[in-house]
Amino acid sequence: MSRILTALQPSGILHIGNYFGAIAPMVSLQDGNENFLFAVDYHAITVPQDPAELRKNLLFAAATYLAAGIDPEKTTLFQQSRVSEHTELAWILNTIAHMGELERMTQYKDKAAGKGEGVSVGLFDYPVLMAADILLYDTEIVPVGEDQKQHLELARDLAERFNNRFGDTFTVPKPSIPKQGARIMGLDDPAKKMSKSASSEKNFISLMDDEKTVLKKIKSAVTDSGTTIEYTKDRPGLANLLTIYSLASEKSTDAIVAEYEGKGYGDFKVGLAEALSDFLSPLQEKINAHLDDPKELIAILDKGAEKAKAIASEKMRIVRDRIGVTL
Ligand code: AQP
Repeated sequence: MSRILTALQPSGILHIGNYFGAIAPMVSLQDGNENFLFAVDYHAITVPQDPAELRKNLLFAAATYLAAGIDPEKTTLFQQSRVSEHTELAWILNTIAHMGELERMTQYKDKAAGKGEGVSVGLFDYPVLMAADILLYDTEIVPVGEDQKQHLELARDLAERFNNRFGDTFTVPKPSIPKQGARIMGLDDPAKKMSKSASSEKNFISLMDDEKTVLKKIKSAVTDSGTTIEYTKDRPGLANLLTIYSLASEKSTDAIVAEYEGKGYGDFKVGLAEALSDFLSPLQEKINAHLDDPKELIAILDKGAEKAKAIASEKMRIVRDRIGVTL
């Protein structure tokens, strides 16, 4: 049995990259392990959030995890801000994290680009809070998409640095990155990952997109001037669409390529859009059913926060003692 933990920002409606990169792997690891899954609302506010939207997105996140197959009896499901030990540990880790290592973080560089001096300190410090999220629970395995690998390396470095300085305190976590779906690329730009905060809605397929929207977005997805359907790294737009097709339909890319032999992009895109809608509509039904009962969602999150708090507060007692602030 291992301790597994992952978290997602409630910064908007989740997209298929979040689903295939983090949620589905978490669901597949759920049985036989000790699991934690939470909505990182204090990470989300590192870029401006509308409070009413944030509240809605938190409930949406919980509904999505449950709809995807997270069982609150097997996974502690909660909201980060309800366990204040996350921010407390982040402060302590801040004192051993180095400016240089945070400045090297590509997510920070991407998100800060163009913001000049107006970029928030929170955005800069994001990876330290993420390290606290993970280390607080002695996490062994963190299912994440490829983009979070660098942040996870920082969490490992901070755990080792703390342990070396103050004695063995934290488990050093390992990432679990799926073989397929670890980096779903933007539909409008296959050189960049699919992202909730992308400037164009054509970048992503949201988990709540209806059939018409899915077809429209897939039809406008960037491909290339080729005419055949084949999986090759030289055709990144098509390779990305084939990966999405494979994940949504649970068919191998080889089988899909064989299915479209002699056919062109038109047929392929219609088939992909259908496969995506077939995958999304039952999920959407389940999400909506959970959203119809917000009291139940809140009760699940309350119970999860209580369980998480019990573990986190015990860990912080040890941490405070180790650093010498307990009298
Ligand atoms: N394109 C992606 N492909 C595969 N996995 C992805 N993840 C994100 N994008 C992709 C994984 O989803 C989990 C949650 O991500 P997050 O919400 O914490 O933030 P993020 O990584 O910054 O994701 P977004 O969608 O791009 O959000 P915004 O735009 O709000 O920053 C992580 O495990 C991540 O790897």
